[in-house]
Amino acid sequence: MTTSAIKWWQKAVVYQIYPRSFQDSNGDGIGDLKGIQERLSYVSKLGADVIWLNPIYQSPNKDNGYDISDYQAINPEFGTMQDFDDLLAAAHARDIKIVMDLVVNHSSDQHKWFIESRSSKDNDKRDFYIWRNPVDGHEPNNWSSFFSGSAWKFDEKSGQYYLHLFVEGQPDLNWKNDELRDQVYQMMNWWVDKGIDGFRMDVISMISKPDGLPDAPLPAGNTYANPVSLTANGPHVHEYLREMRQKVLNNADLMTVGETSGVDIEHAQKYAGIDGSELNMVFQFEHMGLDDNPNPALGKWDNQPVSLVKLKDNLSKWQTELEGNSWNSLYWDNHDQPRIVSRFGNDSAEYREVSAKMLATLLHFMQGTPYIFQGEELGMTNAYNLGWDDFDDIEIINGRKFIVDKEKLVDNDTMLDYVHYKGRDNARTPMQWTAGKNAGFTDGTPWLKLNDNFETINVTAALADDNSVFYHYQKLIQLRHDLDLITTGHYELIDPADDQVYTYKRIGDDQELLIINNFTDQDLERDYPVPADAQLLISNYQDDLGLKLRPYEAKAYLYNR
Ligand code: TEU
Ligand code: CA
Repeated sequence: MTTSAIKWWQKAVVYQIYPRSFQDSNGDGIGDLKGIQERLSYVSKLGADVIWLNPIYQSPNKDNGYDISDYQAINPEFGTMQDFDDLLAAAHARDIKIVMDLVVNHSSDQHKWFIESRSSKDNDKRDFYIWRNPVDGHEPNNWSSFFSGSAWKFDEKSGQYYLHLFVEGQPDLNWKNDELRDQVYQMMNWWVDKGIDGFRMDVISMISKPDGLPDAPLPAGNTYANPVSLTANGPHVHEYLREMRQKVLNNADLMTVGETSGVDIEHAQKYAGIDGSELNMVFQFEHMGLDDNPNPALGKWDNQPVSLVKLKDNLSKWQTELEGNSWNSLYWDNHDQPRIVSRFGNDSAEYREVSAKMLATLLHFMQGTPYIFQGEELGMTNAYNLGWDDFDDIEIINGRKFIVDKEKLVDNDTMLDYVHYKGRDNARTPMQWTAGKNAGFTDGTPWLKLNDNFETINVTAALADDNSVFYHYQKLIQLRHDLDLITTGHYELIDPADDQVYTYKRIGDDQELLIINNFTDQDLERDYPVPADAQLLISNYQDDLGLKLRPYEAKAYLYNR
């Protein structure tokens, strides 16, 4: 890849904001748009180019804003449309772009389309959703919802079931319907006309369902089957995205990222092809599934550490296979994942900061567009102080009902361990700004309990410490902006079978980078050839002992070829 061909979003770093948990401005315990605007200087200081906002639209909050009842209205909890316009203008004044979440695999069951669709079988919006007759008095197929139980909900009034791949309040839209697609594009263009800078597209890989909605393979002993192998990358998905590109995305210089659960390399190359026919990049999930439970009925619920060799193998596959034909996004954390330092790092007092920096270094020298989830840049950890009465996330609540109460697959305490390791609320606890009341997030009662470590881990402390995780992220962002090789270089993994150190190169015409990451709490030694005049660009220790690596040591060298 040549420097002159670099697009702005290929050199950008994205900061993801979960509005509900970022900054409350009016004391109701819920983060809001004015709160985000107050904190823009913090995002500027970090150096991020783009903010991705999780959904801020009108919603009954069955799945925290991912169930949208009006795509063109702001959830009053977050403020008004004027607040949004002000935020967008304030961000642009700082040269920060704003990417919106687009949730059109499903709507809320309170959306006017669904209210009409449900009203009768011959309503003209009936076909905006996926309705089927019962089969032998049962659900039309064996699909499970991604949030437990059947993916079908029976509607007494019309005697039919509707499909909801997520919760009941999130009926799936029927993308086969031309008028539905047209309405979605109109809505998107309305946001583009407002001047937003792009879209993050929620489960966009699932918008085209397989013809005939066949059963999914049912693991022995399970009641319902995870349908992802059938619902992801369906028969018309690329056709729909090409149409969307023509009708919306080409109307401005946007950044687009598809959240593509179930994506493989072959489909990613189409979704994110550099020919520009669909999207700019995708979020793939494979590296987030390496520590899934071996029992499919338990899915993500487990507490086992990831294998470094598998992680290397997987990330390297994505680096290699997408190079030159499509574009990666790079992430560890988001609002659906636990905190990375607690998952792949070490969140003990001794190693939290150094391992958080190691993970950052590992990711931020790869090819792709990096995403940082709020608090990741502080090394925020999982929230072990939250108990069953504190959780808000529907995935956790339904998961416990199904796995513990109904199917009795594990007991309550084991499930709690799993939730403390993998649950989504780990990411959703309020942002930790200060050591003071409610970490400076709110004057009121926070909607979700704070992580009780905010007195030590917070923005004020991070900004006052030259060696903080924050400044390490700031430097990584700066390096990406300054050094095109991080964007363009060819990726090469060193020692794939080394299960302690993750080392790779980024190779350019004249220069190369060597990135070394000790994944263990051990002192180790390696013998990579490093030229004597190699320049140390960044490290998470104060001094450099060359290839004698201390616990979680991470560093990057730059040298001429
Ligand atoms: O997530 C889609 C998705 O694939 C989830 O099943 C994800 O894997 C899971 O949350 C991980 O535990 C998106 C949103 O990011 C998520 O917040 C929403 O709940 C979901 O879609 C439905 O809109
Ligand atoms: Ca508020």
